[in-house]
Amino acid sequence: MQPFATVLDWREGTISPADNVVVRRLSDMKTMYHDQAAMARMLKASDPVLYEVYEVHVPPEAGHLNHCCSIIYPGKVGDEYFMTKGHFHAVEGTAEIYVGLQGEGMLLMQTRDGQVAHIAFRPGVMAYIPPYWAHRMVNIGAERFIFLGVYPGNAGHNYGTIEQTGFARLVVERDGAPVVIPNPQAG
Ligand code: M6P
Ligand code: ZN
Repeated sequence: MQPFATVLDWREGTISPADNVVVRRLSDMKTMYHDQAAMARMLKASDPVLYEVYEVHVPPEAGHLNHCCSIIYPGKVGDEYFMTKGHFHAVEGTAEIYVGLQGEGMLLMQTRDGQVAHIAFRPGVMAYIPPYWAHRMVNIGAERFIFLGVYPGNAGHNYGTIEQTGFARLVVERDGAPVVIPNPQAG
C-alpha cells in the first residue's frame, strides 16, 4: 500500500477524512455504570452521546498501526463520570499508546490476574498501555476530553470480559472532585 496522511484537529478531536466514526450513546452503556437507578432515570429523559471515536482503517495485520481520536463528553451517570466501554485487545499481547490532547481524564487499567493501575491525563500526557492490560478512559473534567490512540492493526477489541465483570476501579465524584475507588460490584 501507499503512504497516506489524514488531518487531526486536536482541538475538536476529529480526523478527516475518517473511515468510520463510532458514536456511543447512554443506551449502549446500560449495564456499565454502577448506579443503575441513575442510569434508568437518565434514559427516561434522553439518550445523549457519551463519546465518539474517529477511526482510520489500516489492514488488520501486526505490522500496521491503527490510529484514532476519541472525544468523551463531560457528564456523569449518578456520581460516575462518562467513560469508554473499556476493553482487552482480542490479541492480548498487543500494546497501545494514548496521548491526551484536550481536557482532563483518567486512564484505568487492569490485568486478568488482578493488577490495577491508573494514570491522570491532561494535554500532553502520553501513556503506554503494555500488552495484557485492559484499558478504559474517563472524562473527569467539565470540558470535552480528547485523546489519540495508536495500536497494532491486528489487536482487535474484546469487550466481553469487561461487560461481564466490570472494571475493578470506578472514577466517581466525591465532594466535587474525582476519586478512584474500588468497584464493590467487580466480579
Ligand atoms: C481509543 C482506542 C480505540 C477505542 C476507543 C473507545 O480511541 O482504544 O480502540 O475503540 O478508545 O474505547 P472503547 O472501544 O473501549 O469503547
Ligand atoms: Zn485498545
